[in-house]
Amino acid sequence: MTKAAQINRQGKLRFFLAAVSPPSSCALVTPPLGLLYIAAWLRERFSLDICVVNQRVEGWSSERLVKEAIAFEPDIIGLGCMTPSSYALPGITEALRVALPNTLQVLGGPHIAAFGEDSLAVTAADAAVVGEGEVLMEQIVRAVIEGGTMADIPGLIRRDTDGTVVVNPGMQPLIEDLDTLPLPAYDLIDVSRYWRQPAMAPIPRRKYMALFSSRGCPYGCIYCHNVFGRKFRAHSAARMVEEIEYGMKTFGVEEVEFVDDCFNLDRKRVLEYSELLQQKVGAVKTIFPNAIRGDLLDVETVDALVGAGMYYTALALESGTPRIQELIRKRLNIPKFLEAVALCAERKVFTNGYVMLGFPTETEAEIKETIRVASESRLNIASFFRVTPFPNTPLYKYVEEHSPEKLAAVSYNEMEYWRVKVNLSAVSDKTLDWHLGNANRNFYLRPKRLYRLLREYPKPMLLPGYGWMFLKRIAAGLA
Ligand code: B12
Ligand code: SF4
Repeated sequence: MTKAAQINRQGKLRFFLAAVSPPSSCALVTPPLGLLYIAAWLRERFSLDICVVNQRVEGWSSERLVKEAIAFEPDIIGLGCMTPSSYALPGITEALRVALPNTLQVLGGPHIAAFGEDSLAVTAADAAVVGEGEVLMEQIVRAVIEGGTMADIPGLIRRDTDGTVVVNPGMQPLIEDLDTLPLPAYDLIDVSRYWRQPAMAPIPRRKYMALFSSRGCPYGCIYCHNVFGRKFRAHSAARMVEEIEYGMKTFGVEEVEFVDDCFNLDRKRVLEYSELLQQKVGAVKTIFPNAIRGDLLDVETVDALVGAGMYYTALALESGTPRIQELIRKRLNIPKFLEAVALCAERKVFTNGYVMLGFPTETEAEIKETIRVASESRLNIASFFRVTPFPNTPLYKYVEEHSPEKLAAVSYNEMEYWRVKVNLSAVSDKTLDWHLGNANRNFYLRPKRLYRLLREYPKPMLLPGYGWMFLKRIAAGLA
């Protein structure tokens, strides 16, 4: 008998969706937008009982997550995961298989996009979805309800009847018009629980909701997984404002944060959105912990965003040298980036620079130049990351080809990524370690920067209590 045939079709199908994220020293968390988009898409099409949980917010061990899943008596279990948490997938899926032998288990999320079929092979799950999950998950649920086969679902990674992992031929087209996606099912989580947790931006206690207003990025940075492909697709300004209004009216949200890959790729959309938001709702406090490409900002877009409520943005420099920018294919225009930082500084927008040290072939002079560019800029704070290659990125392939021995130092098991001691650069391990520490000293130990930090930090009253955590985040490269 197939699994589909065993589903009790009398009642509603029960779907347990979890963000797998066991407790770790990285306590950061944001609402699980991927799961909320999938839940919203499915419930528009099927009559389902859906439960969405986030392991990190619950503070559950993996054993507890399994118990809660079992208690829900699901027909389908969906597990979303990032690579640092993926070590937990084999244990969780095996325990679920023993307790619920006939329940379909599907994996998804950035880890699957990075590791493809290998991610399924090491677990006891039945199928895995690479990239955008809504349509494939719809086809899986349809196959379950109608007793169809998953062998016909294009691009699905699945376990065959003999247990071997196969990838179905073909590919699912991406969703062209993002406005056809229903609003993420925020009602399935208690968003206020996220307000008390440390989030991506080092600004605590915000009554916020997160938005991912566009998918796909045309840039080709070699260290990136590009979960949503190279083609940029975006929600309209009207839809973004609708989502914000919904959050404010329904949950008492007072702030928004955008975590897109490249929010400002379409300049016209940025201007339209900023104007419409002000017309319909007024300015709403807004932060961009991951969404703005610095060299695409100009006076008009910065003014528009500030008018709409922007008070914090992260800006990714990554490298301060044109040669490394070319090598990593980010191709950031460094002078324009610095101009954007200055525009933000003049308008009191608090800026956080993301910087990466240790790219392949990077010399000590280049590392120093990057630290100099960041330190002499008008950024308020900066996070200096060690370059870590993830499988199936062009960076990983580059290292595999040019210096495979360096990959021996990378372990993705129980990975606290800032502790991985990989060194892809041309300098010794000791030199890279020294510069990673020195970068923080060089950047922060400047009277003007410290003065600006204290004066311009968005929640100065919280600094005394939050200061220690802030310092810990800086030390871990997580500010
Ligand atoms: C916000 C964010 C975070 C938040 C938490 C995210 C969360 N919601 O839990 C925080 C700050 C904690 C974080 C941390 C890290 N992050 Co982060 N983060 C993001 C960011 C910017 C947005 C995530 C998001 O909301 N996306 C929008 C939703 C709609 O997309 P989605 O979650 O991928 O979901 C879609 C599909 O993946 C799929 N899907 C997702 N889950 C499921 C489940 C099932 C069952 C199915 C079928 C499908 C499916 O369908 C969804 C809808 O189409 C992404 C960038 C990006 N492009 O997504 C990086 C990203 C996820 N992060 C990444 C990385 C590398 C990290 C860190 C390791 C370090 C770092 N340098 O940032 C740490 C991990 C720390 C740790 N130990 O856990 C990588 C992931 C790489 C990987 N292989 O896992 C990404 C993709 C960035 C990149 N381009 O490389 N991150
Ligand atoms: S700009 Fe961001 S999303 Fe785009 S390729 Fe580079 S790292 Fe990836």
